[in-house]
Amino acid sequence: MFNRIWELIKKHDSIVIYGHINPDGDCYGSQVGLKEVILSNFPNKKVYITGTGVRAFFDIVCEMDKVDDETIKNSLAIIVDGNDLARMEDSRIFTAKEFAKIDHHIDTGSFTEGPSIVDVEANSCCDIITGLVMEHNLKISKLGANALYLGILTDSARFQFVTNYPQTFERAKFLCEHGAEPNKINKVLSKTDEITLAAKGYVMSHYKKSKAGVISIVFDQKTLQSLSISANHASNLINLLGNIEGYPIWCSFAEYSDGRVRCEFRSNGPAVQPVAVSIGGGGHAQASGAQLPKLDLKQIDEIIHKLDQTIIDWRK
Ligand SMILES: [Mn+2]
Repeated sequence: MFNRIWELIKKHDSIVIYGHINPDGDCYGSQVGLKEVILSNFPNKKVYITGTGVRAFFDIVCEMDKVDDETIKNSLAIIVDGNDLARMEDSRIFTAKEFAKIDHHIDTGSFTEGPSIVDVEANSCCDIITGLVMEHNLKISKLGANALYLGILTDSARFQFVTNYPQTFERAKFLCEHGAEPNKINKVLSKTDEITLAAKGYVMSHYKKSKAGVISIVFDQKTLQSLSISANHASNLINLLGNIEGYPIWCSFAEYSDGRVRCEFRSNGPAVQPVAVSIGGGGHAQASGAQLPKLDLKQIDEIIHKLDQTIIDWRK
């Protein structure tokens, strides 16, 4: 499948790389990393990354590109770190010329527009891209190595969730040898502020517990405003509620200012992905997300009930 994607890259002079809604370090790192890989091997091509990226890393990695509609239409679209066109943050992707995908989420079969590389065993999309660079002796810049390292680090929660340690460490080593700067990346990742500290305090004193073992928290707009944080910021605090003994699933629901609700599901046992899929979301077996059209506490209760049932079945 790599050859089919590489042929498409060779064929197109202009390429746009897309990341998912609510971009994270792996999505952003994959976009920057793949762009750098393509440019290092084909210096005359035009390669763009679209979406908001992860602002905290703009200083030490790079900023996103501004891409006009005409360029989008005349380019190859490459999806990284996401299932399909509908999951992409820049919805103009639907107008692109041709498509390819590199991803590590559970394949729902919803991408039918072109060749794809999907490795659900990989702990990050950046891990896959690094493997391709090594396997096919592709060139990579320092910037590309740094971006790919960022994605491996963040999606593995700093090397906690790794399926193949020797392989991932080989890849991380390769990136370090090509200029990745773990110290700098770690420093940015570890940075916090008093607003986040107060939000963490709120999370730790306001979570709810279900009968079977689901820990949950709901952030409505009023709460988010009183904490001075966004729905995305709140959602990123979900792991504070993880790994509490007797509670194998933890989840959060955060209301955006336009009324939609971001849902995050995590587990250290039963798969939460089927529940995410049942409400239109997706992701990994033990880390999934979804979006609800509005904050409906009754619906949230139903979702938690489904998660409870998941735990009951898993314990059998
Ligand atoms: Mn990822």
